[in-house]
Amino acid sequence: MASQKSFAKGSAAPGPVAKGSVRLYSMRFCPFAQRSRLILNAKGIKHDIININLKDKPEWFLKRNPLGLVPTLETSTGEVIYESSIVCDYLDEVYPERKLLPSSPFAKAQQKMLLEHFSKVIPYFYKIPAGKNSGEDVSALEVELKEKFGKLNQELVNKKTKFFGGDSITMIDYMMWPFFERLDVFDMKPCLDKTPELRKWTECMSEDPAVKATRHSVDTYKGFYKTYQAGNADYDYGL
Ligand SMILES: N[C@@H](CCC(=O)N[C@@H](CS)C(=O)NCC(=O)O)C(=O)O
Repeated sequence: MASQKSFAKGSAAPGPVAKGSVRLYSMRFCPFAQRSRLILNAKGIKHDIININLKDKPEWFLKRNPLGLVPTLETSTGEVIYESSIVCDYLDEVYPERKLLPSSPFAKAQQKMLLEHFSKVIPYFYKIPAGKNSGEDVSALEVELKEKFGKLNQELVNKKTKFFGGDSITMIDYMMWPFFERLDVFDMKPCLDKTPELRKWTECMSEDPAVKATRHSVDTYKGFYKTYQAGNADYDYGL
């Protein structure tokens, strides 16, 4: 297996993407990149991963994605795609095995709308840990987050399904999951106390093979986030 160590400025560019494979530029602890890793795993897509040092990005990476963000996908014909939800939709469209987006335009639109709502929840997964780390009172933020979780919980109650797109995992579940995976790391699990369906969803998600294949242990996450919060992120933490 190729090294998972991150590539930094000055490093030699990796060779071309092998035919029949795709390449993901990633960072081991990035929740957005994890979305793409989940889809690659769930669909069994042949791929390689190049981890990027996000504090000191290689010039050849910035040439591929001028925004300098992971995830970035590259195909064997040199197509480059970035932005996690665009990468994931692209993979679902190109690789027909185990379709993750619904075929009905309305059901697909519903997933996109839910994702749009969820994008307004994501900042809480950053603000609360950062506030706790600097000793601030985050109780008001936690109240707001619980309210948002209440809405997601109601979605599951209304649908009467285990997952957000039905009784099996679909795209929307994988798009939301990486952020929930980190609740334990920041001692935020109690935010799920009043939302039993949502909590059950997190339990069901934890059993999924793609989730198991892409996750780190809580201790590894804690170790990485300690370096991140100290302003000295160690992207190779635990290797
Ligand atoms: N909207 C982007 C967000 C991706 C993102 O923020 N990735 C972070 C790592 S978790 C990144 O690449 N940061 C590098 C930087 O901001 O320079 C997506 O969904 O792909």
